[in-house]
Amino acid sequence: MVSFTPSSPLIPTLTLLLSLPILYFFLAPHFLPPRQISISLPDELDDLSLFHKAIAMDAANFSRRPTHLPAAKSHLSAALRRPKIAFLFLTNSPLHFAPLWERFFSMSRSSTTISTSTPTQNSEILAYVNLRRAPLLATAMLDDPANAYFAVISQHCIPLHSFNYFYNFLFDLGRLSRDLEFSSYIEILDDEPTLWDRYNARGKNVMVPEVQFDEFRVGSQFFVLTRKHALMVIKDRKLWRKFKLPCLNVDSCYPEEHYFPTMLSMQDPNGCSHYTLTRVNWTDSVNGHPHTYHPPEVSAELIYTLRESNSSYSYMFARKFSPDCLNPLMEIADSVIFKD
Ligand SMILES: *[C@@H]1O[C@H](CO)[C@@H](O)[C@H](O)[C@H]1NC(C)=O
Ligand SMILES: *[C@@H]1O[C@H](CO)[C@@H](O)[C@H](O)[C@H]1NC(C)=O
Ligand SMILES: CC(=O)N[C@H]1CO[C@H](CO)[C@@H](O)[C@@H]1O
Repeated sequence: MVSFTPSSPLIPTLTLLLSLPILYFFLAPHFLPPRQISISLPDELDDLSLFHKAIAMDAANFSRRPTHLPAAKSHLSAALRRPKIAFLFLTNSPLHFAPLWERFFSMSRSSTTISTSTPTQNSEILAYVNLRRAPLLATAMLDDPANAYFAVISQHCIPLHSFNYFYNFLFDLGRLSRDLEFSSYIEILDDEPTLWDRYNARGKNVMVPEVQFDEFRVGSQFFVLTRKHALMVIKDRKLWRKFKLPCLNVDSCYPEEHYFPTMLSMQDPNGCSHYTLTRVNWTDSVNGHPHTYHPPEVSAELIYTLRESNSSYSYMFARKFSPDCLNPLMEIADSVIFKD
Protein backbone atom coordinates (compact mmCIF):
# COMPACT_ATOMS: atom_id res chain seq x y z
CA MET A 1 0.00 0.00 0.00
CA VAL A 2 1.15 3.46 -0.73
CA SER A 3 -0.04 6.39 1.21
CA PHE A 4 0.57 9.86 -0.04
CA THR A 5 -0.69 11.47 3.12
CA PRO A 6 2.27 11.92 5.43
CA SER A 7 0.07 11.85 8.49
CA SER A 8 -1.73 8.70 7.47
CA PRO A 9 -1.86 5.96 10.08
CA LEU A 10 0.54 3.59 8.44
CA ILE A 11 1.24 1.51 11.51
CA PRO A 12 -2.39 0.59 12.33
CA THR A 13 -2.97 -0.11 8.67
CA LEU A 14 -0.03 -2.45 8.50
CA THR A 15 -1.27 -4.26 11.55
CA LEU A 16 -4.70 -4.66 10.09
CA LEU A 17 -3.38 -6.04 6.84
CA LEU A 18 -0.90 -8.34 8.50
CA SER A 19 -3.69 -9.82 10.51
CA LEU A 20 -5.49 -10.75 7.34
CA PRO A 21 -4.43 -14.05 5.86
CA ILE A 22 -3.86 -12.84 2.36
CA LEU A 23 -0.96 -12.77 0.01
CA TYR A 24 0.24 -9.21 -0.42
CA PHE A 25 2.86 -7.12 -1.90
CA PHE A 26 3.13 -3.73 -0.36
CA LEU A 27 4.36 -1.21 -2.76
CA ALA A 28 5.43 1.28 -0.20
CA PRO A 29 5.99 4.05 0.66
CA HIS A 30 7.04 5.34 -2.72
CA PHE A 31 5.64 2.37 -4.50
CA LEU A 32 9.03 0.71 -4.65
CA PRO A 33 10.27 -1.82 -4.01
CA PRO A 34 7.42 -4.32 -3.72
CA ARG A 35 7.61 -6.14 -0.45
CA GLN A 36 5.95 -9.41 0.17
CA ILE A 37 4.44 -9.24 3.62
CA SER A 38 2.61 -12.47 4.09
CA ILE A 39 2.53 -15.54 1.95
CA SER A 40 -0.16 -17.64 3.53
CA LEU A 41 -2.99 -18.25 1.13
CA PRO A 42 -6.38 -17.77 2.68
CA ASP A 43 -8.81 -20.60 2.79
CA GLU A 44 -12.53 -20.36 2.40
CA LEU A 45 -13.27 -19.72 6.07
CA ASP A 46 -10.76 -16.90 6.23
CA ASP A 47 -12.36 -15.42 3.15
CA LEU A 48 -15.77 -15.57 4.75
CA SER A 49 -14.66 -13.82 7.90
CA LEU A 50 -12.95 -11.20 5.78
CA PHE A 51 -16.14 -10.69 3.78
CA HIS A 52 -18.21 -10.39 6.95
CA LYS A 53 -15.87 -7.72 8.28
CA ALA A 54 -16.01 -5.74 5.06
CA ILE A 55 -19.80 -5.98 4.85
CA ALA A 56 -20.16 -4.96 8.48
CA MET A 57 -17.85 -2.01 8.01
CA ASP A 58 -19.72 -0.87 4.96
CA ALA A 59 -23.02 -1.10 6.81
CA ALA A 60 -21.60 0.78 9.79
CA ASN A 61 -20.04 3.52 7.74
CA PHE A 62 -22.95 4.08 5.42
CA SER A 63 -25.98 3.25 7.56
CA ARG A 64 -26.80 6.89 8.17
CA ARG A 65 -26.96 7.74 4.50
CA PRO A 66 -30.08 9.52 3.32
CA THR A 67 -32.35 6.90 1.81
CA HIS A 68 -33.28 8.93 -1.25
CA LEU A 69 -29.75 8.88 -2.56
CA PRO A 70 -28.71 6.11 -4.91
CA ALA A 71 -26.37 3.74 -3.15
CA ALA A 72 -23.30 4.32 -5.27
CA LYS A 73 -23.52 8.04 -4.93
CA SER A 74 -24.08 7.97 -1.21
CA HIS A 75 -21.13 5.66 -0.88
CA LEU A 76 -19.19 8.32 -2.60
CA SER A 77 -20.64 11.12 -0.56
CA ALA A 78 -19.56 9.35 2.62
CA ALA A 79 -16.08 9.71 1.26
CA LEU A 80 -16.92 12.83 -0.64
CA ARG A 81 -13.94 14.84 0.36
CA ARG A 82 -11.55 12.39 -1.16
CA PRO A 83 -12.85 9.40 -3.05
CA LYS A 84 -10.01 7.08 -3.88
CA ILE A 85 -9.18 4.41 -6.37
CA ALA A 86 -7.78 1.17 -5.05
CA PHE A 87 -5.49 -0.53 -7.54
CA LEU A 88 -5.45 -4.27 -7.12
CA PHE A 89 -2.46 -5.84 -8.80
CA LEU A 90 -2.85 -9.49 -9.65
CA THR A 91 0.53 -10.99 -10.10
CA ASN A 92 2.49 -14.14 -9.48
CA SER A 93 5.86 -12.48 -10.02
CA PRO A 94 7.58 -9.21 -9.15
CA LEU A 95 5.86 -6.22 -10.63
CA HIS A 96 8.11 -5.59 -13.64
CA PHE A 97 6.54 -2.27 -14.43
CA ALA A 98 6.72 -0.90 -10.89
CA PRO A 99 8.80 2.15 -12.00
CA LEU A 100 6.17 2.98 -14.61
CA TRP A 101 3.35 2.63 -12.09
CA GLU A 102 5.31 4.62 -9.58
CA ARG A 103 5.53 7.40 -12.13
CA PHE A 104 1.79 7.06 -12.81
CA PHE A 105 0.99 7.45 -9.11
CA SER A 106 3.55 10.12 -8.40
CA MET A 107 2.08 12.40 -11.02
CA SER A 108 -1.20 12.32 -9.18
CA ARG A 109 0.46 14.48 -6.57
CA SER A 110 1.40 17.22 -8.92
CA SER A 111 -2.14 18.10 -9.82
CA THR A 112 -3.63 21.09 -8.10
CA THR A 113 -6.70 21.60 -10.21
CA ILE A 114 -9.62 20.36 -8.14
CA SER A 115 -9.58 20.92 -4.44
CA THR A 116 -12.06 18.43 -3.09
CA SER A 117 -11.85 15.32 -5.18
CA THR A 118 -8.35 15.73 -6.41
CA PRO A 119 -6.05 12.77 -6.06
CA THR A 120 -3.25 15.08 -4.94
CA GLN A 121 -2.55 14.88 -1.22
CA ASN A 122 -5.56 12.71 -0.67
CA SER A 123 -5.05 9.77 -2.82
CA GLU A 124 -4.05 6.61 -1.20
CA ILE A 125 -3.04 4.03 -3.67
CA LEU A 126 -3.48 0.49 -2.64
CA ALA A 127 -1.49 -2.09 -4.41
CA TYR A 128 -2.50 -5.53 -3.44
CA VAL A 129 -1.25 -8.70 -4.93
CA ASN A 130 -3.35 -11.75 -4.88
CA LEU A 131 -4.52 -14.18 -7.45
CA ARG A 132 -8.09 -14.17 -6.21
CA ARG A 133 -10.26 -11.19 -6.71
CA ALA A 134 -13.02 -11.30 -4.10
CA PRO A 135 -10.74 -11.38 -1.01
CA LEU A 136 -8.74 -8.64 -2.64
CA LEU A 137 -11.84 -6.50 -3.06
CA ALA A 138 -12.88 -7.14 0.54
CA THR A 139 -9.42 -6.22 1.80
CA ALA A 140 -9.39 -2.99 -0.14
CA MET A 141 -12.91 -2.12 1.03
CA LEU A 142 -11.95 -2.72 4.63
CA ASP A 143 -8.75 -0.83 4.25
CA ASP A 144 -10.40 2.50 3.57
CA PRO A 145 -14.05 3.51 3.27
CA ALA A 146 -12.93 6.22 0.85
CA ASN A 147 -12.01 3.56 -1.70
CA ALA A 148 -14.80 4.17 -4.18
CA TYR A 149 -13.41 2.35 -7.21
CA PHE A 150 -11.44 -0.86 -7.46
CA ALA A 151 -9.25 -1.38 -10.51
CA VAL A 152 -7.94 -4.87 -11.18
CA ILE A 153 -4.58 -4.78 -12.95
CA SER A 154 -2.12 -7.52 -13.91
CA GLN A 155 1.65 -7.55 -13.90
CA HIS A 156 1.56 -7.36 -17.71
CA CYS A 157 -0.66 -4.26 -17.77
CA ILE A 158 0.55 -0.74 -18.47
CA PRO A 159 -1.27 2.57 -18.03
CA LEU A 160 -2.24 4.38 -21.24
CA HIS A 161 -3.03 7.73 -19.63
CA SER A 162 -2.01 9.76 -16.62
CA PHE A 163 -3.49 9.12 -13.21
CA ASN A 164 -5.36 12.42 -13.33
CA TYR A 165 -6.94 11.56 -16.65
CA PHE A 166 -8.13 8.24 -15.27
CA TYR A 167 -9.28 9.80 -12.01
CA ASN A 168 -11.24 12.55 -13.73
CA PHE A 169 -12.77 10.02 -16.07
CA LEU A 170 -14.02 7.84 -13.20
CA PHE A 171 -15.20 10.65 -10.94
CA ASP A 172 -16.83 12.54 -13.74
CA LEU A 173 -18.32 15.68 -12.25
CA GLY A 174 -20.85 15.80 -15.08
CA ARG A 175 -22.32 12.49 -13.95
CA LEU A 176 -22.30 13.63 -10.37
CA SER A 177 -24.12 16.84 -11.17
CA ARG A 178 -26.76 14.98 -13.17
CA ASP A 179 -27.28 12.70 -10.18
CA LEU A 180 -26.21 9.68 -12.18
CA GLU A 181 -24.76 6.67 -10.48
CA PHE A 182 -21.20 5.78 -11.23
CA SER A 183 -20.71 2.77 -13.51
CA SER A 184 -18.50 -0.22 -13.24
CA TYR A 185 -16.30 -0.82 -16.26
CA ILE A 186 -16.55 -4.51 -16.88
CA GLU A 187 -16.88 -6.42 -20.12
CA ILE A 188 -20.09 -8.44 -20.35
CA LEU A 189 -20.56 -10.58 -23.47
CA ASP A 190 -23.04 -13.26 -24.43
CA ASP A 191 -21.86 -14.19 -27.91
CA GLU A 192 -18.73 -16.23 -27.23
CA PRO A 193 -18.77 -19.32 -29.49
CA THR A 194 -17.59 -21.64 -26.69
CA LEU A 195 -20.08 -20.32 -24.15
CA TRP A 196 -22.13 -23.51 -24.03
CA ASP A 197 -19.06 -25.65 -23.27
CA ARG A 198 -17.95 -23.20 -20.64
CA TYR A 199 -21.43 -23.21 -19.08
CA ASN A 200 -21.27 -26.99 -18.82
CA ALA A 201 -17.65 -27.21 -17.67
CA ARG A 202 -18.76 -28.37 -14.22
CA GLY A 203 -21.23 -30.90 -15.59
CA LYS A 204 -24.56 -30.69 -17.32
CA ASN A 205 -27.34 -28.79 -15.52
CA VAL A 206 -25.05 -28.03 -12.61
CA MET A 207 -25.53 -24.27 -12.88
CA VAL A 208 -29.34 -24.38 -12.68
CA PRO A 209 -31.44 -23.09 -11.12
CA GLU A 210 -29.15 -20.27 -9.97
CA VAL A 211 -27.75 -19.50 -13.43
CA GLN A 212 -29.69 -20.33 -16.58
CA PHE A 213 -27.70 -20.59 -19.79
CA ASP A 214 -29.25 -17.39 -21.14
CA GLU A 215 -27.97 -15.56 -18.06
CA PHE A 216 -24.42 -16.89 -18.42
CA ARG A 217 -21.89 -14.25 -19.53
CA VAL A 218 -18.21 -13.95 -20.32
CA GLY A 219 -15.78 -11.05 -20.14
CA SER A 220 -12.26 -9.95 -19.40
CA GLN A 221 -11.05 -10.58 -15.88
CA PHE A 222 -9.63 -7.05 -15.76
CA PHE A 223 -12.28 -4.63 -14.61
CA VAL A 224 -12.92 -1.51 -12.59
CA LEU A 225 -15.77 -1.87 -10.10
CA THR A 226 -17.65 0.65 -8.01
CA ARG A 227 -17.83 0.09 -4.30
CA LYS A 228 -21.48 -0.86 -4.68
CA HIS A 229 -20.56 -3.68 -7.04
CA ALA A 230 -17.56 -4.77 -4.98
CA LEU A 231 -19.97 -5.13 -2.09
CA MET A 232 -22.32 -7.20 -4.26
CA VAL A 233 -19.42 -9.50 -5.07
CA ILE A 234 -18.46 -10.14 -1.49
CA LYS A 235 -22.07 -10.50 -0.34
CA ASP A 236 -22.86 -13.09 -2.95
CA ARG A 237 -22.75 -16.71 -1.84
CA LYS A 238 -25.45 -18.16 -4.05
CA LEU A 239 -23.79 -17.83 -7.44
CA TRP A 240 -20.23 -18.29 -6.24
CA ARG A 241 -21.26 -21.66 -4.76
CA LYS A 242 -21.87 -22.79 -8.32
CA PHE A 243 -18.91 -21.12 -9.99
CA LYS A 244 -16.43 -22.51 -7.53
CA LEU A 245 -17.44 -26.12 -8.16
CA PRO A 246 -14.60 -28.23 -9.50
CA CYS A 247 -14.28 -28.43 -13.25
CA LEU A 248 -14.85 -31.65 -15.14
CA ASN A 249 -13.78 -30.13 -18.40
CA VAL A 250 -10.72 -28.05 -17.51
CA ASP A 251 -10.24 -26.80 -21.07
CA SER A 252 -13.50 -24.88 -20.83
CA CYS A 253 -13.23 -23.78 -17.24
CA TYR A 254 -12.41 -20.14 -16.58
CA PRO A 255 -14.50 -19.17 -13.54
CA GLU A 256 -13.11 -15.65 -13.27
CA GLU A 257 -14.02 -14.83 -16.86
CA HIS A 258 -17.61 -15.79 -16.11
CA TYR A 259 -18.43 -15.21 -12.48
CA PHE A 260 -18.08 -11.42 -12.38
CA PRO A 261 -19.80 -10.63 -15.71
CA THR A 262 -22.60 -13.11 -15.01
CA MET A 263 -23.22 -11.97 -11.46
CA LEU A 264 -23.21 -8.25 -12.29
CA SER A 265 -25.28 -8.69 -15.43
CA MET A 266 -27.90 -10.54 -13.36
CA GLN A 267 -27.90 -8.08 -10.47
CA ASP A 268 -27.28 -4.67 -12.03
CA PRO A 269 -26.88 -4.73 -15.81
CA ASN A 270 -27.55 -1.00 -16.15
CA GLY A 271 -24.88 -0.12 -13.64
CA CYS A 272 -22.18 -1.65 -15.85
CA SER A 273 -20.58 -0.26 -18.99
CA HIS A 274 -20.28 -3.75 -20.53
CA TYR A 275 -16.85 -2.61 -21.82
CA THR A 276 -13.49 -3.14 -20.19
CA LEU A 277 -11.01 -0.30 -19.87
CA THR A 278 -8.10 -2.67 -20.52
CA ARG A 279 -7.09 -3.14 -24.14
CA VAL A 280 -5.86 -6.55 -25.19
CA ASN A 281 -4.79 -7.78 -28.62
CA TRP A 282 -6.23 -11.16 -29.54
CA THR A 283 -4.97 -11.11 -33.13
CA ASP A 284 -3.11 -14.35 -33.86
CA SER A 285 -3.55 -15.51 -30.27
CA VAL A 286 -1.73 -18.70 -29.37
CA ASN A 287 -3.26 -21.22 -26.94
CA GLY A 288 -5.62 -18.63 -25.54
CA HIS A 289 -2.81 -16.15 -24.87
CA PRO A 290 -3.12 -12.67 -26.35
CA HIS A 291 -0.37 -10.97 -28.30
CA THR A 292 2.55 -9.96 -26.08
CA TYR A 293 4.22 -6.69 -27.00
CA HIS A 294 8.01 -6.63 -27.14
CA PRO A 295 10.43 -3.66 -27.04
CA PRO A 296 10.67 -3.02 -30.81
CA GLU A 297 6.88 -2.55 -30.92
CA VAL A 298 6.79 0.11 -28.18
CA SER A 299 6.23 3.57 -29.63
CA ALA A 300 4.09 6.65 -29.23
CA GLU A 301 1.96 5.41 -32.15
CA LEU A 302 1.33 2.13 -30.34
CA ILE A 303 0.10 3.97 -27.24
CA TYR A 304 -2.20 6.17 -29.36
CA THR A 305 -3.54 3.12 -31.19
CA LEU A 306 -4.14 1.16 -28.01
CA ARG A 307 -6.16 4.02 -26.57
CA GLU A 308 -8.66 3.91 -29.42
CA SER A 309 -11.86 2.10 -28.60
CA ASN A 310 -15.30 1.53 -30.03
CA SER A 311 -16.98 2.92 -26.96
CA SER A 312 -17.30 6.60 -26.21
CA TYR A 313 -14.22 6.64 -24.02
CA SER A 314 -10.62 5.71 -24.41
CA TYR A 315 -8.92 2.59 -23.11
CA MET A 316 -7.04 3.33 -19.87
CA PHE A 317 -4.77 0.28 -19.63
CA ALA A 318 -3.31 -2.28 -22.01
CA ARG A 319 -1.84 -5.76 -21.83
CA LYS A 320 0.25 -7.82 -22.33
CA PHE A 321 3.70 -6.31 -22.33
CA SER A 322 6.87 -8.31 -21.81
CA PRO A 323 8.99 -7.22 -18.82
CA ASP A 324 11.78 -5.90 -21.05
CA CYS A 325 9.40 -3.24 -22.41
CA LEU A 326 10.04 -1.26 -19.24
CA ASN A 327 12.88 0.85 -20.63
CA PRO A 328 11.24 1.88 -23.91
CA LEU A 329 8.02 2.58 -21.99
CA MET A 330 9.84 4.77 -19.47
CA GLU A 331 11.36 6.68 -22.36
CA ILE A 332 7.94 7.74 -23.63
CA ALA A 333 6.26 7.92 -20.21
CA ASP A 334 6.30 11.67 -19.71
CA SER A 335 6.18 12.76 -23.33
CA VAL A 336 3.37 10.41 -24.40
CA ILE A 337 1.70 8.18 -21.83
CA PHE A 338 1.29 10.66 -18.99
CA LYS A 339 1.10 13.76 -21.11
CA ASP A 340 -2.61 14.20 -20.47
C1 LIG B 1 -1.92 -7.07 -32.61
O1 LIG B 1 -1.02 -8.13 -32.72
C2 LIG B 1 -0.63 -8.41 -34.07
C3 LIG B 1 0.30 -9.62 -34.04
O2 LIG B 1 -0.27 -10.69 -33.37
C4 LIG B 1 0.06 -7.23 -34.66
O3 LIG B 1 0.39 -7.49 -36.01
C5 LIG B 1 -0.86 -6.02 -34.59
O4 LIG B 1 -0.16 -4.87 -35.01
C6 LIG B 1 -1.31 -5.80 -33.16
N1 LIG B 1 -2.32 -4.73 -33.15
C7 LIG B 1 -2.17 -3.64 -32.39
C8 LIG B 1 -3.28 -2.66 -32.43
O5 LIG B 1 -1.20 -3.46 -31.69
C1 LIG C 1 -14.14 -1.88 -33.28
O1 LIG C 1 -15.13 -2.69 -33.90
C2 LIG C 1 -14.70 -3.25 -35.12
C3 LIG C 1 -15.88 -3.96 -35.74
O2 LIG C 1 -16.47 -4.83 -34.82
C4 LIG C 1 -13.52 -4.19 -34.88
O3 LIG C 1 -13.08 -4.76 -36.10
C5 LIG C 1 -12.40 -3.41 -34.24
O4 LIG C 1 -11.33 -4.27 -33.90
C6 LIG C 1 -12.88 -2.69 -32.98
N1 LIG C 1 -11.84 -1.80 -32.51
C7 LIG C 1 -11.40 -1.84 -31.28
C8 LIG C 1 -10.34 -0.85 -30.94
O5 LIG C 1 -11.81 -2.61 -30.42
C1 LIG D 1 -15.18 7.21 7.57
C2 LIG D 1 -15.62 6.24 8.62
O1 LIG D 1 -16.67 6.41 9.22
N1 LIG D 1 -14.85 5.20 8.83
C3 LIG D 1 -15.18 4.15 9.79
C4 LIG D 1 -15.76 2.93 9.12
O2 LIG D 1 -15.95 1.90 10.03
C5 LIG D 1 -14.78 1.48 10.71
C6 LIG D 1 -15.11 0.31 11.60
O3 LIG D 1 -16.43 -0.09 11.54
C7 LIG D 1 -14.19 2.64 11.48
O4 LIG D 1 -13.00 2.23 12.10
C8 LIG D 1 -13.93 3.77 10.54
O5 LIG D 1 -13.44 4.86 11.24
